[in-house]
Amino acid sequence: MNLKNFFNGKSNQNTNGEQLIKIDVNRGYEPSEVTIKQGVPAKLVFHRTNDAMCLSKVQSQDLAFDEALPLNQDVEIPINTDQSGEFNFACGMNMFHGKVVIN
Ligand SMILES: [Cu+2]
Repeated sequence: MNLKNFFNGKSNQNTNGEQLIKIDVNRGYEPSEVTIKQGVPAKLVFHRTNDAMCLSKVQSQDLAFDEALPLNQDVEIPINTDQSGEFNFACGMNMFHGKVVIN
């Protein structure tokens, strides 16, 4: 994947037609709200640059994921886009929050 093709929070399609949405993890999530298109395969791509342990995990009950975020690495999390609506995610301690809108 070519990171130069990313614009934060905007969906970009890769060659497989997937939406890739990059979210920087530093002082929380940037952007903290992203929109993806329903019915098109999508992945959130988290990239953590802050060593605070608090942010080393991202989780979502709404979207059924719970992932470690190693420092300075892209972590891809596939999203089920059969559904639509607003879905929340948060850090491991539920202090920082973000939202995925599928429509
Ligand atoms: Cu936290």
